[in-house]
Amino acid sequence: MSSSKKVALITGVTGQDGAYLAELLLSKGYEVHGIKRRSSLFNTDRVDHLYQDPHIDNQRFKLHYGDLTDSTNLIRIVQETQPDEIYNLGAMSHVAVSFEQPEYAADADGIGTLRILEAIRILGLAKKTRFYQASTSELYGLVQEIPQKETTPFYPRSPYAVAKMYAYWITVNYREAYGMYACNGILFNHESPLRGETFVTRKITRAIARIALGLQDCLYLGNLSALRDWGHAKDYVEMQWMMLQQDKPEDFVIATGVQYSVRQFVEFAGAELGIEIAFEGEGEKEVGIVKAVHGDKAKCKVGDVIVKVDPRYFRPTEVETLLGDPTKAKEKLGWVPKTTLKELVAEMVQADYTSARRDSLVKMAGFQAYDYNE
Ligand code: NDP
Ligand code: GDR
Repeated sequence: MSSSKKVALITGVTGQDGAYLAELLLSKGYEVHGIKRRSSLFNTDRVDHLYQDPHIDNQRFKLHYGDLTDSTNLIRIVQETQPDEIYNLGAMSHVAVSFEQPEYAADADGIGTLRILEAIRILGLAKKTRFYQASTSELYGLVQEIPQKETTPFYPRSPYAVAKMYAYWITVNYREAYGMYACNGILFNHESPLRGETFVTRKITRAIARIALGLQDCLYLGNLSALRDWGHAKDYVEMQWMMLQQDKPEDFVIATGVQYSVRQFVEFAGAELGIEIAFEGEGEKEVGIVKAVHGDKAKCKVGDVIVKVDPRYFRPTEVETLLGDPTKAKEKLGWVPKTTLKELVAEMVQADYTSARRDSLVKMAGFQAYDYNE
């Protein structure tokens, strides 16, 4: 690989943000190294379009096996790649799952961050390598101030958020102790068609598309009243890069400054396919009913109950409301959120509708696995 280009190392390159960030850095001429986990199945779907044959000259995108829970391999990869910039996006990133795997979340999300910072330090790269930590609005948890900004006190509400709080402070500490260029992006929720299917936005857009095509009857959700400040992941990774291009390292909140409920997100997603959904009832008995169907995209009928509450999706401690104040990022990074929530919903629903249509056509054509053997 060439040595004249800027070199970036991304942990979590196979995730939503990692894929968009790798694409962005490659478009800027970077040599990009990504850490992927060993898996029994291929897990590189989101970055397959960036794959470059390792046998060609000037390969600018390379994946390395690794894991944030293994410092030996992190040290080796940092030593081999000598990165100018490291983006630590890797994490067990699902808040609800972190209640099931609290120790793993602490190890990967908390101590994993320390492992990379230590790799930079012990390899003598503290003055060369800039470090970005994927911090999160979940740090605010039980909110102490509305809207939340860089100075708002933290009150984490999940093992995930507590682990991320350690990662936040160890990043600040290495900046202060060793003069490292290390900073935290405190990013509020950001979504896209690449979002994992079990986060609420993608779960909704995928289900609404499948309900519209008759592939699924009902969508089961948890807390419909949760309020979030949702932006587009593509816009947010640009800010991750911007944070490492400043004269001095600082922490920034990235958010849209607008908040909606999960319930409203469902309504917008339905509207995108012509399904008017009204919510009735309260608490665990609340349901979403089809009130009208416009156009010809949706097969469901007026009166169909297509959303129900399943308490299994309630969290032991919930983050009810998040709303960011991105004033600092606007002033210092020139941050302007480019995508509105309705545009984001439209993009996600249309992408999921396209893949649901493929499933629907396969089903209508009577395809079954054993056809292969005939
Ligand atoms: P994803 O869940 O889509 O991606 C997480 C990535 O981390 C995946 O590549 C995953 O690998 C990898 N990973 C998980 N565990 C490990 C581990 N032990 N070692 C190495 N890699 C690991 O998350 P997003 O892209 O949405 O988020 C990126 C980062 O930003 C995360 O740290 C998240 O916590 C944080 N964040 C996200 C926000 C959002 O709204 N999206 C908001 C604020 C912060 P695999 O593909 O194999 O699972
Ligand atoms: P969050 O995202 O916890 O904010 O973390 P998620 O989409 O999982 O939940 C958002 C809100 O929706 C409520 N909710 C449901 N959530 C899920 N996943 N599934 C459901 O069925 C459901 N029903 C209601 C949740 O209770 C919650 O209030 C995301 C992750 O990307 C983190 O890594 C990141 O740090 C934060 O965003 C900012």
